Amino acid sequence: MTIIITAFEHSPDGGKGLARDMRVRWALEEVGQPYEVRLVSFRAMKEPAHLALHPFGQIPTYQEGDLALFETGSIVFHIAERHAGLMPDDANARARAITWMFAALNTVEPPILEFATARLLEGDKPWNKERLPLVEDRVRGRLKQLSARLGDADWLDGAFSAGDLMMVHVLQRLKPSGILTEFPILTAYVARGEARPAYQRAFAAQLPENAGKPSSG
Ligand SMILES: N[C@@H](CCC(=O)N[C@@H](CS)C(=O)NCC(=O)O)C(=O)O
Repeated sequence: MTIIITAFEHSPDGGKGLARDMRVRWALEEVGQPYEVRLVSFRAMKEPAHLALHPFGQIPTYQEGDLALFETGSIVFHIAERHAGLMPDDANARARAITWMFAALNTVEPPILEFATARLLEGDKPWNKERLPLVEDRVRGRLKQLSARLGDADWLDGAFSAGDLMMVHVLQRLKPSGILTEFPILTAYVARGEARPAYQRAFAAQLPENAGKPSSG
């Protein structure tokens, strides 16, 4: 069954891999599943045909036969459940990998998104000067906790899992701000994720010149 995902026709990051289709591409590369990509414009994302796939008019979406999914957490979980490579076999270890997926999306990503919004979209607001340091400190607090937990381990819980995939991608959004470099353990963790061959293939595939081409899986 052909897997079709959606991605930005013109990604605002110009191919830095920060758009969330990267998580899905990376997961599919980790498990060796080929996929096709349908590129959508900002206008098309808000039109009925796309809204039928994604109620919030966003990317990515995932289609496989008559299954249509949105939300990267759900999509990556679906991929990880059906194919070997992103979840441990042991039931408790699986539950912990899933916990890390939720932690990435529910606990670590929200302050990072708030920070990115304050930095990139609210710079001209009169209150931004006072608010930005508060938001930045909230991010630092989370990074400190995550760094303490990771310690000298390579991955969050044993072998690389969907939890690491999500966490690495969530942390990457901090790179342009420079804040990640204050946390050498996390900087090295992100670099380990980026060094994985599956990540490299996914990254190459999302570059503007390749973004709509099918992958070989
Ligand atoms: N929670 C969603 C977030 C999806 C999301 O924010 N997608 C962005 C691209 S990375 C988007 O489509 N932004 C355009 C918009 O919201 O109009 C997920 O993880 O899939």
